[in-house]
Amino acid sequence: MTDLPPRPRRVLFDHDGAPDDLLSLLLLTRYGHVDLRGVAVTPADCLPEPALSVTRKILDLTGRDAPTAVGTLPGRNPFPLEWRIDALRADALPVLNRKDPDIGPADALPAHERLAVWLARAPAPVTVLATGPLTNLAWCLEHHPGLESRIEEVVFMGGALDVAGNVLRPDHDGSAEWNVFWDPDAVRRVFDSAVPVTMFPLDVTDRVPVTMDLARAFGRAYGDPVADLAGSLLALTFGTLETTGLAYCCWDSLTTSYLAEPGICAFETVHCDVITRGVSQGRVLRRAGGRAVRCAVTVDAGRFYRHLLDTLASDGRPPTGR
Ligand code: AGV
Ligand code: CA
Repeated sequence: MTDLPPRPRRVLFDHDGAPDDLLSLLLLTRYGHVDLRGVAVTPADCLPEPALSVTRKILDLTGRDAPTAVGTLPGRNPFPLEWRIDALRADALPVLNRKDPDIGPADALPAHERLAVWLARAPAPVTVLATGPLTNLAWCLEHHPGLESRIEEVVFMGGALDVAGNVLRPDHDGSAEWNVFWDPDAVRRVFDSAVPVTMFPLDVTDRVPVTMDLARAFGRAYGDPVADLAGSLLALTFGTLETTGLAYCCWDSLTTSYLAEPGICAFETVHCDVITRGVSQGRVLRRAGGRAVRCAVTVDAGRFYRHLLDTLASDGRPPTGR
C-alpha cells in the first residue's frame, strides 16, 4: 500500500505520564513532520512530578526543545496508585540519567492555563493530541471559547464503543474506558464544542497489546538510546494481564501513530454520547443524532508494530543469530 507522506502539523501534546504516554512522546520526537509546540502533563495515570521530570528528560535525550507544563486540575475518579507510580520508575531509567538533568524551573502556569496560552499564540490552528483525560482542553474551551477556532483537530485516546470498557470496579458496570472515566464532564465539554474529534477507542487499541515479541525486538537494537528507552518503557508494562486480567495495550502509541501513518487504522463517523453520572459514568456510546466523532474502527496491527520498530529501532544492529 502506498500512502501519501503525512502532512506537517503543529502539535500540542497532552499526556498523563504512563509508560505508553512516554512511548508516544518518544514517537512524536522522531516525527520530522511534527512541530511539537508544547507538552502538558495531566496528573491522571501518573504522579505529576516524576511525569514532568521524565517528559523533560525525553525531550532532552532526543534534542527536542518544547516547553512543558504540569496540570493541577483533579479528576473525579482517581487512577489506582499502583499504576500512577510507573512514572517514578520511568524517571529512574539509566538511559534518561546519563548526565545531570538539564532542567530549569517549572512553568509558573498550570497546564490548563499554559495550554490556553499555547493555543492563543499558535500562528495557525493546531492539532491537540490527548493520550490522557481531556480535562485541560475542556477547561480551555469553557473559559476561552474563542480558542475553539485555534484547534484543527483533537486526536484522543479514549472510549469503548462496541467492546467492554477497562474500568474494573465494584461500583461500575465496566462499560467505560479510563481516560473518559477520570473526568467524564471534560469529554462532555469537548463533545459540546465544534472542534473535529478523531477518537481511538478500545475497539482498536485492544488489537495491539504489548507482546513479548515486540519488547524483545527492541532488544536487538540495544545500544541505541532511543531503542533502549522504547524497550525499557515496554518492559515496564508487563504484569497487568496477570494482576487485572486485561493486557497492557499500545493505547496511546497507536493513537499517536495516526499523525505519521493515518492508514494504520480505518475510520467511521460515529454519532456519540457520553454518560457522566452513575454506574456507567465515563461510557462513550453510539446515539443517533449525537455528536459526530471520527472513530478508528479497524487496525492493521502488523503495520502498527512495524511502524513502532521502524520509527524507534531503525538505528539498531541486525540480530546476530546467536
Ligand atoms: O485506558 C487506557 C489509558 C491509556 O491512555 N490508560 C493507559 C494508557 O496510557 C489507563 C489504563 C487502563 N488500563 C491500565 C491503564 C493499566 N492496566 N495500567 C495502567 N494504565
Ligand atoms: Ca495515557
